Amino acid sequence: MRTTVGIIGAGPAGLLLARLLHRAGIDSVVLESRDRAYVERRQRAGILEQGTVDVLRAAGAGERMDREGLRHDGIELRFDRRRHRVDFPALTGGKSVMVYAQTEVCKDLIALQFDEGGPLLFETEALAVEGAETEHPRVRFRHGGGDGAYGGDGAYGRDGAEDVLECDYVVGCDGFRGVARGAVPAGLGRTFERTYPFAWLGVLADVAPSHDELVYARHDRGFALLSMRSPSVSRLYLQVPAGTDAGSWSDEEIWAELERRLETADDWTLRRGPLTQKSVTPMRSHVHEPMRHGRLFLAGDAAHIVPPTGAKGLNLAVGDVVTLARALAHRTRTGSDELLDAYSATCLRRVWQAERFSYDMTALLHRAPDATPFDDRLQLARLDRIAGSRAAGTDLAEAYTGFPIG
Ligand code: RFL
Ligand code: PHB
Repeated sequence: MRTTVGIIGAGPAGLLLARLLHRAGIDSVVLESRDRAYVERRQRAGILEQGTVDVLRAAGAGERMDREGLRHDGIELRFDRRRHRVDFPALTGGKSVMVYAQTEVCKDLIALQFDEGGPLLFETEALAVEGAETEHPRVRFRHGGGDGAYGGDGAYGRDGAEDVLECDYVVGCDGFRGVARGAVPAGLGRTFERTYPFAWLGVLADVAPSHDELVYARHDRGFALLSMRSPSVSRLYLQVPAGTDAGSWSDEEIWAELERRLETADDWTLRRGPLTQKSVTPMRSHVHEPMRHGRLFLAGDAAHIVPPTGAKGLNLAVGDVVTLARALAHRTRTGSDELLDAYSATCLRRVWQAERFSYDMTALLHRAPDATPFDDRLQLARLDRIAGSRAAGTDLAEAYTGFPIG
């Protein structure tokens, strides 16, 4: 098998990259280790920055998002039983965000890829990237089992057999636990990392959201977040100790804890409903530099992870692949490597802004196990400052609605 761009991973990064390259007339093959249903159901991010919304629209992938997505003009910060709304358009000159789940973004991009794009091979695991330093890097992979929902002409797939995809470029969009990052020799890359002593217990509930915007709550018992997936489905999170088993929390315990942490001095109440999913997400900050080795490029979670407090993970992945697609198109049109050579540095500037913001939001709202009363007072003072100062509110609103791509 041969292609111009071999893409490992069909998460948001790999799927959008394939779409953008297709629109630029550049062929690609996407290899995805899991099956289609798994990718389409994996519950993750929920917030699209304005820039991400614009990119999806321009890529012809915005139709359902514009119909079903919910535009949000602010978030609520809750602390000391008080409520403070951060008004995005007022503070940023008109910007907002969109609530449209990652599962839906992936479904839309997969459907487009099958209708119009190149091969997308599910249940096909990349085993290694070879020859990244050469003109012709390769991906060694194993064909999947099952009936595999294959794109292109359907001519791929001998179950269990190993094969090689010959490429001009390889892009690792294979997430934090993928294989692509491992192809960068240890001495050439550098990793910056932080783990946190807490995690998020996330649930999906079949009940209308209890507020029309997201609520980020700081409480002495820990952080809580009220989010949503649709007008009838709520997404809720609780800070829990790292390593917590989701099964150790009963539904009743989860609702009671959410009520405590989200409680206000006014008559706001939390609506309860049946929980349909429960899982624990670890919290981590991680950046791999550079995001390139020879003709291998890393994009999205394969290169960087942020704690979810800033809602930045998916949006960073989108920024990376937009930058990379532009650079590959420039190379195809002009023969110049200039933008490809700038890829890593261009992305890393934005990545570190998101790392900084995600870290600050995490520190602002979570209770560390060793937090002292002094730390508690500082958190409340920071929140008071955001509530009381237009400059501080603007700083948060600008970062939350997104930094420019490129
Ligand atoms: P993804 O979405 O992880 O996709 C990577 C894809 O690569 C496949 N893969 C391979 N395919 C072939 N061969 C191999 N050897 C492969 N190894 C892996 C995987 O099956 C997968 O389909 O990365 P991408 O595209 O970079 O997208 C990034 C976003 O998914 C991510 O930043 C966010 O979802 C992060 N994140 C969250 N962000 C938020 O803003 N809000 C959230 O609530 C939120 N929840 C989450 C999250 C990430 C999680 N992870 C990574 C464990 C919850 C979880 C559980
Ligand atoms: C979500 O809806 O899953 C979500 C929203 C905002 C975040 C993190 C997750 O900061």
